[in-house]
Amino acid sequence: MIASLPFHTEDGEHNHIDVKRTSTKVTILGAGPAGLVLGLLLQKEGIDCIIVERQSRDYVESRARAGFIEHHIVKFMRKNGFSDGLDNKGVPHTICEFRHNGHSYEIPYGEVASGSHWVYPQQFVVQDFIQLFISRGGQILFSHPAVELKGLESSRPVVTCSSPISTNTLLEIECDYIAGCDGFHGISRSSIPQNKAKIFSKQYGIGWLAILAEVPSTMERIVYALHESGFAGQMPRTSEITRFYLECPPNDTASNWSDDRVWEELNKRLSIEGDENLVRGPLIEKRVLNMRSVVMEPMQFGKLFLAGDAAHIITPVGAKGMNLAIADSDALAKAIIHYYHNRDETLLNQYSTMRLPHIWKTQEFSDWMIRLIHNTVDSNENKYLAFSDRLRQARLERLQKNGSYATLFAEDYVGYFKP
Ligand code: RFL
Repeated sequence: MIASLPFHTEDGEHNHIDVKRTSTKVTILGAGPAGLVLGLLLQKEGIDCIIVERQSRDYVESRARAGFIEHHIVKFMRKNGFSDGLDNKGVPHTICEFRHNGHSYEIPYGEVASGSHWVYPQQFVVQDFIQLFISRGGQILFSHPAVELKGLESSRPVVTCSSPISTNTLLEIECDYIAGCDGFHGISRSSIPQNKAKIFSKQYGIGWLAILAEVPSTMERIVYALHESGFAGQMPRTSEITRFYLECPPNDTASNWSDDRVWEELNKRLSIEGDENLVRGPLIEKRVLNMRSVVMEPMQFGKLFLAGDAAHIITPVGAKGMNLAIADSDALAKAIIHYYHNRDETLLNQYSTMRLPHIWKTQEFSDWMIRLIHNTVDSNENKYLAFSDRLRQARLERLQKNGSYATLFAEDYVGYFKP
């Protein structure tokens, strides 16, 4: 809580703005998976940090997004004592299914890669992490958007946040390091001068209508349906909620999709012979996602280090975004802890170069997956579509045989990150 911080209040000269000041070792922007994992790891080592979050606690705790957690991330969570909720309510998955031209291809990736995914919705992960961080004495300033980062190349940078108490009050946090874990729309990335970093990006020209439905999954696994009308996916979340996806034009809008149209299209694209129609239920979210990927290099500037979606976004095709965010924060925490234990910035200076190979390998996998499950990535010429559809079939047949192709897929799918 603000009141518990050791502030000095001053009357600012401009427009009577009150500036409250405090200081810490590490200021973390964003209480998403990246910021919370970093906070928890620093807290464990007794390193002072404050998390500032633009939204309210209710808002971040109810934001439904990811659901698939990689095998190694689960091991990481267990090793660090963050996994109680996941161990109680998460569900392991070891098989996924592709559907194409009426055929079903079951891929037992868990057996092939000796690992499993866990289904545990992101909002539960965030709730668990917030609860743990606060119960151990950690400070999260909700509804405090960071509005400016100053002195990034100095020894004591400053984060300025606006305050929920009054529009005339600002909070300045002076610190040693700033962790930009504020997602794709935060201010960290844009605070890095343009000539100090490169942005690599790819637009796939594809949209997904992302749907959350209040229905149990009829299929107890991820199903990717490669249909002539476009991709459709079913991703289990909880016993009451299922996520579905429908390929659509990237500039489509959710208002074009009535509930009836959604269910009809899902039934058409997902079902194969012998399937019953999907059980219908209320659609609690419909939004169009534009399939795109972005990576910033390097992921650091001066005393600012980016982690998670602030540094890179990846299409949701391979269910990797939250996993990458947690892996970044693990590496960043190790580098910061190393600094405070040894007064040595070597690992901090290597943070980007250590993380980028994993991020690019994951982007490569996502790019491969996107080409497998969509027929429109490279061309929409009919002749090409027919040819590339046969290529998709050949890929699925290779995946189903337990050779090196299937092993490579399984290892990529379950995840690279080894904490
Ligand atoms: P987040 O989760 O966006 O959190 C960033 C936080 O920063 C706050 N913020 C600020 N705070 C202070 N000051 C400011 N100026 C701020 N600006 C922003 C925001 O309010 C927010 O709370 O980023 P983080 O921590 O890097 O985590 C990334 C993941 O959330 C993201 O990659 C995943 O959700 C992606 N994703 C999936 N990832 C998976 O690993 N597996 C999946 O199955 C999966 N499915 C998905 C997904 C993303 C989706 N959407 C909506 C894009 C499914 C969907 C539909």
